[in-house]
Amino acid sequence: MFRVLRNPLLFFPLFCIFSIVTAQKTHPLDPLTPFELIQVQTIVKKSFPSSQHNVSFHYVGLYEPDKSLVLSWQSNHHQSDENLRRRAIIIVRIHRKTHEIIIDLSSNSIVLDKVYNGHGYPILNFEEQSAASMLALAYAPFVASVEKRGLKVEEVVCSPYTIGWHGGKRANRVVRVMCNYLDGTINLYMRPIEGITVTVDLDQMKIIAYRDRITAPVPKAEGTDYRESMQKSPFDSKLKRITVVQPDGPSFTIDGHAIRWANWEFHLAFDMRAGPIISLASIYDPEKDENRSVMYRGFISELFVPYMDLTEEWYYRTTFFDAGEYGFGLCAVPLEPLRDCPENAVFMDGYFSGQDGTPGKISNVFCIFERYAGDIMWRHTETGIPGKVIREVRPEVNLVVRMVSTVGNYDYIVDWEFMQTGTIKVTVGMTGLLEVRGSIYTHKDQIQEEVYGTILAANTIGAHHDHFLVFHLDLDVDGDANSFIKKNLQTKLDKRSKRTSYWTAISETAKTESDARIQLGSGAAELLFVNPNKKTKLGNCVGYRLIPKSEAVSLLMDDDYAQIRGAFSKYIVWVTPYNKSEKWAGGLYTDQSRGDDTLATWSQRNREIENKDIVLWYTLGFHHVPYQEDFPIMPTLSSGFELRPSNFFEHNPVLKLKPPKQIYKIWPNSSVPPDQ
Ligand SMILES: *[C@@H]1O[C@H](CO)[C@@H](O)[C@H](O)[C@H]1NC(C)=O
Ligand SMILES: *[C@@H]1O[C@H](CO)[C@@H](O)[C@H](O)[C@H]1NC(C)=O
Ligand SMILES: *[C@@H]1O[C@H](CO)[C@@H](O)[C@H](O)[C@H]1NC(C)=O
Ligand SMILES: *[C@@H]1O[C@H](CO)[C@@H](O)[C@H](O)[C@H]1NC(C)=O
Ligand SMILES: [Cu+2]
Repeated sequence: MFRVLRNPLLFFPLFCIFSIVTAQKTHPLDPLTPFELIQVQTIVKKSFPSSQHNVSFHYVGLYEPDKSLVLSWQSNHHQSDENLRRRAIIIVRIHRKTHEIIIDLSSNSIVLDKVYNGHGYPILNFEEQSAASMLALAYAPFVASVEKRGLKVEEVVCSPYTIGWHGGKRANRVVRVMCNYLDGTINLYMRPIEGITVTVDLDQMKIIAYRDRITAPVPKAEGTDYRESMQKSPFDSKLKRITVVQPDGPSFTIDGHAIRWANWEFHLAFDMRAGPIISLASIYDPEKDENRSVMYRGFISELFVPYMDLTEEWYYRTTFFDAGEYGFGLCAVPLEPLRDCPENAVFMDGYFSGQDGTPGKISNVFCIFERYAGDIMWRHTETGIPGKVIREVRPEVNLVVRMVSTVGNYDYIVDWEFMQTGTIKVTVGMTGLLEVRGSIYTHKDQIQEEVYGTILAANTIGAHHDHFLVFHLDLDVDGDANSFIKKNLQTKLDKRSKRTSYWTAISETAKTESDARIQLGSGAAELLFVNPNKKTKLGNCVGYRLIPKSEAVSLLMDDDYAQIRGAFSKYIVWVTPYNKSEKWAGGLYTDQSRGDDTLATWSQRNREIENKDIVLWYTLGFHHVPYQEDFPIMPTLSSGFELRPSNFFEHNPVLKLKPPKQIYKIWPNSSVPPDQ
């Protein structure tokens, strides 16, 4: 969804560029630097001079080197390789056409310029979203509609909404602009101006259709503001001060984009479409004295947010794709020290390209910190031995990488958390503002018809909707040849026992893609990635398993156009053979897509996936029925998944870990020296 235009893009002074160049020690998966983004802009502008071409940038990112090259770079002690060229992939609109351009940065040349003629359009850039919104505000019929409602134009804020696809013929690149009202609040999303739809052609940047039918009053401003200063009778939580202290500094190191902490090593990059990308995550195994690979690449591939509201002004909003339409990375916001991240966090910036290719910076786009929340990694108290009590406890300290993306009204908090036990835990928290519809109703008892949601305040309906985040998880468990195993837990009967029933685990190895599409429903199963070529000393295949914390899948019909586009939401798990170009589960061109380039269509090829380099896709789903507590701002609702070693190690990998010295008592005052 729309977000308000970011601060003016940052321009890089020359000295800054030089320092970047000289300091650079590139990892093949490093994101493009500001210098490289300028290089991209210069090369594109040279090929398409502005005197003859209107070029509009929609995506610029690293064109990843082939996986085999990256892996051999890694195993050859980071020797530079002639074939490992820095390349960028750029998606631009030029004269109403979408171009995919690949630039070789070392030779300053365009190596591919392909016009894309298929369905769908690229990510919307901020500048055109803002321009489309401004058009509405200056449009006389719109102003008349606002005045007819007794509202003030200067208090109106508009946002563009992608239109999706509902079976119609091919449309130009258009958005529908819908508006909200301030006047006494900053919580514009709680004051929708219903009934007005302004259709804007983005390539021509002009209004091509206008419609107004008053359907409902604008909800009141009262009670919608969430700022502390605006609360009528704020109360104190009575909590005393709290902080995190690491007197010796953090235990991780960041070298460019490579992060090392405890037994983990991984690479962290920012991408304007995906947000954080974790690559080459490996864990040190002290028993083997080896860094063992776990995941080649992990990122959020798409977010599908269908609304269950079929009213005229709303039905097309069933099709938000927050990564492919709005850029999940592009919508990331700077994290605020001490509020968004704890005191011991360090920050990293991210870069993107604006409409004309000029680099922009998102300061503090990631924070990285060690989380100690007083939790227990493992423990036991042995009281069964006469005459003694044995207690062993290891506190849990994890490493977190965080990003927040504010896609219009919603805020998504993404945490990648690395645990010393070998588990990678991903948590997504949703907070921010619900998308509400204005309504004639002021009390539940008045409602006799389907309103597609919950009444949250007078004239305010919070519509039912889902959030489906699909993660691309290219696990390489101890090497890239892996198999996917589903261990079904099945009930068995046994008449010989007085117990009569038990359950057992029946393993099925997925041979082809169709075997690996999983809906759990009421069934129970273990979902494992194993390396069939590597076994523990006891003969079990080394593996990692997915522990999904949500099993929600889409409840829409398969032939609903929105569902065709977001078909990945039908299963919690998909497995595909690794293919460098299969990255975006909703298709590379998601705006107005028709579902012909999605995870579901790739998977239909039903390729072999046994003992191959394969990719796990996990759909993290939330069915969201709004409740009054979600108004006027929603407390964070979280879910996620874990990737947990499963016969990967010979035994508990933190058995021999000494209890950390660094957790010590500072209460009641922080002058107390560390406990030894
Ligand atoms: C570029 O766009 C502007 C505004 O839409 C237009 O006035 C101009 O003629 C265009 N230039 C070219 C070369 O098409
Ligand atoms: C494992 O990785 C660490 C961190 O990069 C490195 O210092 C160490 O030498 C590696 N160990 C082995 C056995 O490769
Ligand atoms: C990789 O994926 C693309 C898109 O699905 C497909 O066109 C191509 O044939 C695939 N390549 C291989 C080697 O399967
Ligand atoms: C902590 O120190 C402050 C200032 O030295 C003192 O006023 C306060 O009482 C102390 N708190 C506790 C809990 O001892
Ligand atoms: Cu929601």
